[in-house]
Amino acid sequence: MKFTFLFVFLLFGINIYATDFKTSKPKDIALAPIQNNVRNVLDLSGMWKFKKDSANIGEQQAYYNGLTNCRTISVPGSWNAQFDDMRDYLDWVWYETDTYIPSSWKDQNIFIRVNDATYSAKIWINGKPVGYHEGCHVPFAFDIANVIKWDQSNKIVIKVENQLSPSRVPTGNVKGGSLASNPAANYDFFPYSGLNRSVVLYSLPKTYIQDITVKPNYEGTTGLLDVIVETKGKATKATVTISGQGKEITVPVKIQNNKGIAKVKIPNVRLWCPEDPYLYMLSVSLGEKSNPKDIYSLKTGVRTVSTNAKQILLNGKPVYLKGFGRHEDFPVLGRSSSNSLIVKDFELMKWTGANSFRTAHYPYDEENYNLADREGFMIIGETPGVGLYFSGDSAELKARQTIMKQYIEEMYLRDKNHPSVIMWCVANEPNDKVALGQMSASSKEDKAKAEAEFEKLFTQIRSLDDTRLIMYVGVMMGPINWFKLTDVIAINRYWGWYTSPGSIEQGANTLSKELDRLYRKFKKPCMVTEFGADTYAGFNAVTPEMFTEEYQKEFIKAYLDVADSKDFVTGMHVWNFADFKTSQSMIRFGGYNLKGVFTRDRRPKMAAHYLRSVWKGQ
Ligand code: BDP
Repeated sequence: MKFTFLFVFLLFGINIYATDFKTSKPKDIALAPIQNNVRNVLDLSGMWKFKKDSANIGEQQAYYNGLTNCRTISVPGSWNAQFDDMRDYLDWVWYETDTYIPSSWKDQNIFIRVNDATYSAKIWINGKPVGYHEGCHVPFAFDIANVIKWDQSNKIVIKVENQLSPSRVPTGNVKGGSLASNPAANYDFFPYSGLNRSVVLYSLPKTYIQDITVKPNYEGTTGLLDVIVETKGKATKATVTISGQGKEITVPVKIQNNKGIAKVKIPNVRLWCPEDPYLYMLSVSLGEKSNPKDIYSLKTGVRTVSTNAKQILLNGKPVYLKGFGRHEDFPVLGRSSSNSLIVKDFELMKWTGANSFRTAHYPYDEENYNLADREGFMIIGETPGVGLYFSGDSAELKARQTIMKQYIEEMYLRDKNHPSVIMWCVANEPNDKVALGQMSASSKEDKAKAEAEFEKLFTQIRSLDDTRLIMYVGVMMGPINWFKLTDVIAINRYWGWYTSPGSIEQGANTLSKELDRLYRKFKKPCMVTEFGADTYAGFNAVTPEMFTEEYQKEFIKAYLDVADSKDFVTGMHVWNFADFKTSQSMIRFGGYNLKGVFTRDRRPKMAAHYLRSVWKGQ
């Protein structure tokens, strides 16, 4: 009897929990909030209240009604970087801010958008549960109109934690690897936690444009754009306007079942490319153009991406990717956003002559993509799928697959209209072994199962996007056959660093032979997405020696020379643009990966000058 009661109670309790905290709908992040005549944005960046909850008692003690005995934190910001006493803390914390909402927003749809809460977040507004989201470096949004108070301040409380787990992506606390690190992340960058990006409130009209997808193409000199418009509420028509080159083209769209497509033709189209990153302004208005229910504008470019057997082609012409794998990482900021840092990094990349970068190992702050569109950088957009393995405990694998599918959808929805994004990278160094550093191979059956699971992610992204190349990045000694899934063979290689240490010549030889083997087998363009050597700035030697600036320069030179000797190599990305923070481990001096060609505070090492001489001829 007692047990039945307990069972019913638990069931009921779980039910309430599940329905009170909605999970976010990826479609709600498709269009970044903007300010115009009919839409509003209120940025909540600033000083928030903050409280640690190591015993996880906050919900029981109703912290969501308001935090007491708390400290102050900057949002955006990573708590591990702001508070020295919380550097390695990854458990529960609470954030709080208060804001008025303008009365002109009454009778509108009102949403909250959190641009990154690493790793999980639960939101309350005015003490009422709003929503729950899992996953890092991707935004999520919730409709909050029914919990808003007018003419008084609204209390926004967010609970966040970043516990490392084999059921999460990126993975953590995975048993079986040979290299221990603290915190126990199974990836080589620091698990910076919290509200790393801005939190905004925004209003949308009652009937609104929920999504716009631009699929660019051209034939001869005519640009051909498919513009897919998706709406919420009752609407039967919309207008798509493209402006650029002093001209305006307007195409009416019939909306049926909340969806419509405009086929736009642009005569004498000016194509987007790194040398001339021309952007058109695309504007969609819903309803009558003279009195629109909603308006959304974005900048986009017209370009195509494809491959032949040896090269990546942009607008049908071969393009060579010169650049870096980067990280969002800086002293004090941790992994949080700073527009100054984004501008600085772009300036330095331009200074080296780079034309591209990979968002290793997660989608970056959106301003990176806006700037890349304008500056003509080509981006390989990567999911947070790092440390991903497709074997071991099946419940954990299932959980990782679920979050990976969500990431792919969220990344695609957020970034799909950027001409700068030319490739999607499904995962960095996925493996069929349980953990990085674990050398024992899994059984044949396990390997086949792992491949089948990995393939599902490829199928998903291909079904979403047929306008970009799809790839993943292969690990040293990882499964070779998986390359049959990709458009471009991308490999991370450290021969001459992690193997044959101190011998650049041997390393370059191994690379050369391996590239030849890969090309013979797959006949696809190849690129090296990571290669580099840890380098302590100011550490020098007459004869290059590991960790000196000379060794890094010679290592990079040797790899670039190998690439130059092969016409099927389509790009070289140095690892890394700048030194970055990692967990502590035996191979990470001071808790840093020192493979940057710039220091963590952005001073050039010898290798940066060398790259500038090769890539820019200066
Ligand atoms: C690669 C990883 C990257 C690491 C790099 C390294 O993709 O995240 O930082 O190795 O060891 O395998 O420096």
